[in-house]
Amino acid sequence: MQNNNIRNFAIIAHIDHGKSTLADRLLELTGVVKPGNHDDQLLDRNPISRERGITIKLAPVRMEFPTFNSKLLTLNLIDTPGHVDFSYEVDRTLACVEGVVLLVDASQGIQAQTIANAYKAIDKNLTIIPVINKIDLPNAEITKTKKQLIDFLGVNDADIYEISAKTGLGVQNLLNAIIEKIPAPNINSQNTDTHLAKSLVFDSYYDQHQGVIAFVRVFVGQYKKGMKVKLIQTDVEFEVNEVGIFKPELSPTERLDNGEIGYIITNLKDIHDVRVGDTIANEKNISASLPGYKKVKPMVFASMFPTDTNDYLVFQKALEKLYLNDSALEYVPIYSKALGAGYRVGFLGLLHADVVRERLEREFGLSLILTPPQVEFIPSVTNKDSFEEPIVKIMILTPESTLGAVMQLCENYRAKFISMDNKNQISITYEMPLSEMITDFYDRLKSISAGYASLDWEFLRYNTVKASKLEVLLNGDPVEEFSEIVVQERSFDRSANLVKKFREVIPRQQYEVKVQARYKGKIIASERISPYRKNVLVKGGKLVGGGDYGRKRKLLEKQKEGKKKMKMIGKVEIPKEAFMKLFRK
Ligand SMILES: Nc1nc2c(ncn2[C@@H]2O[C@H](COP(=O)(O)OP(=O)(O)OP(=O)(O)O)[C@@H](O)[C@H]2O)c(=O)[nH]1
Ligand SMILES: [Mg+2]
Repeated sequence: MQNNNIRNFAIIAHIDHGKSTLADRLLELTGVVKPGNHDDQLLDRNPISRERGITIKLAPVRMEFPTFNSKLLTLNLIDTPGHVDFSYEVDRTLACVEGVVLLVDASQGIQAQTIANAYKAIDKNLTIIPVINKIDLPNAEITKTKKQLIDFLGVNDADIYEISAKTGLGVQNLLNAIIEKIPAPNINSQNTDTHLAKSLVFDSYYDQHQGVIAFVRVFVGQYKKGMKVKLIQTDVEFEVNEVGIFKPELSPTERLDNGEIGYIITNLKDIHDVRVGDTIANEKNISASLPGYKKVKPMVFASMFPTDTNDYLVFQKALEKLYLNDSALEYVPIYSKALGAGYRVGFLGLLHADVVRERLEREFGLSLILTPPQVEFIPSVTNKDSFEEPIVKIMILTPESTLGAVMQLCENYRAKFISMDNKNQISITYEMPLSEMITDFYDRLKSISAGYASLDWEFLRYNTVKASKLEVLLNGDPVEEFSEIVVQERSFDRSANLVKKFREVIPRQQYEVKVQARYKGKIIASERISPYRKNVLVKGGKLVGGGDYGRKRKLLEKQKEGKKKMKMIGKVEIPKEAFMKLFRK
């Protein structure tokens, strides 16, 4: 049996291909909002999302839609973020729906996340409706994009919809297809037993008044206020405080039934108890977790310090607050002699790091200093010069004309070739150390391909690599803020680069400053910052010693002596501005 009145679907695509704009049109067509009466991409409600025009959080919404035979249909749409940092969210979203709309921008064609996200849908056996968007653009290449989709998905010409999410052209037709082609949730007598309950958490957030609110898809039974349930993975019990649906704002309902998408107010105080991918079940169901759960782990790390050390407590509070709402964030306190107290923070990727920084600065009025992002090197247990470093699998779509340059670029970033697929676009896969990918790799990729190449990545495994700690010494003293684990292959480049940067930003002192890089106990790069030369031969504006050569030499020698002493005892003060410059790329 099927609950014929429900369609659950997600919109997936590469970043910027128009998902949130299509959601706007669908919400208008189904009467949830009035045209011209709302912001563009209305599901992107976070201010940073709005300003940057990117979705950083998935958004579910329910549309009720009267069909021709006056039956009321319920459409549950989930708009997903296109950026690769949030790919686990997309993965879990796809576990909650029966079908997807796969959008492709007609001026861009298939790009990396088109493929990555489509594979996720294919893996889950979802119905895929391929759609070419932005057909209104003068540089739309509809025929070419259609051919790409036919080759990639093995579909027919007639299966592909052409729309403009901006003007609304073709969207009604697409809506009809969503209703016709996407199957209703499968509901059988077993999973409608009202004594049972099982649902998948695909998102959650913390509300100051109501505690953690879980976004769920119900797979078995039903949920009601007062039910006692449990989160299987985190082993946390709670009583359901409210259930409801997304309109898109939370709207309470009596029940949440099998096949439905909605929310459960848990009253729990810690978002880390309600993880994406976990299963909420009642007692009879707690043995069987829904598949696909994975605890998301931060992949890149940066140290953060308030520019004004007096802001430390504000900073701490701010991080705590964000942590309450971001289950992917991790942080531990650290201390720097120069920058004071701060935190080492873990993020999903570079966009996540950037968004967190911006939220901290904007929502809490902070100014922050951030070290360049690093990856986690795990010391090997057997060999002190070995570490385990994270390796990612990258997939690049590139036009043929820049293939050679792209492959050369990958080789330069310690990547190993895995495979190439050459249909009507070229996709290449490599394994690459994450530490390389988070440098300027992406910028370089974009620039050598004139913006056309696109990149997707996922964590693969840890590899053992020869690596060691690289330290920067100023007159012999290590500057802890710049100590990092560096693989042997990169130690010379990195050292030369670092000492050069130091030489550029550290102001001259009264004495000579030696900048050195130490790796495995050896100095492998060094620069000197010469002192400002005080003219000891001038005193009170008058030349001392006149023409007396012997006296002149004595004075200069004395100065040299003094400098030598200072150099040895001299501690180098690094001004904060210098740190900020050093941390910038
Ligand atoms: N000309 C034209 N522009 C469109 C169309 N659809 C979307 N856009 C524009 O494309 C840009 C990206 O649209 P979004 O809807 O934010 O794209 P998205 O896929 O949700 O982006 P992410 O969520 O960040 O991955 C916006 O500037 C839209 O106005 C279309 O059909 N025609
Ligand atoms: Mg969007």
